[in-house]
Amino acid sequence: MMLAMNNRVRRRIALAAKTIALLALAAWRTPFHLHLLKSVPAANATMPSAPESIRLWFSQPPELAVTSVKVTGPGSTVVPLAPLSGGDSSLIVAPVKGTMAAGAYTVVWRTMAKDGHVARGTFAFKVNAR
Ligand SMILES: [Cu+2]
Repeated sequence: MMLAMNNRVRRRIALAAKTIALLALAAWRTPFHLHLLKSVPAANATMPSAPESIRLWFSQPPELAVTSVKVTGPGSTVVPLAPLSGGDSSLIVAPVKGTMAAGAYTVVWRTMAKDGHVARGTFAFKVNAR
């Protein structure tokens, strides 16, 4: 009787320990997935003039073929971009085609790491009138 109780308690403790270990592993692994390290324009930056490109540096090489970058500006206008380059390094460059008026812009990016994990993010920046 006493032995059966002990076994049940022991099983419960083992299950709790396993759960904690899995949660700890998940929390520990997260920073190692692909993420955006920095960008130019930087998040929340105010640019003195329109940038010639949007440059994104990732924590590991992204898959260029499945990377997308979308920039929207004042009045939700979509900023035309030339084809993305990069991929072999950890940098993705999205050249800006045409002009960008003064105002607030939003960058939405999506990519995939070599390990197949999808990463996405968004940030804003401003362009000052010259
Ligand atoms: Cu990953």
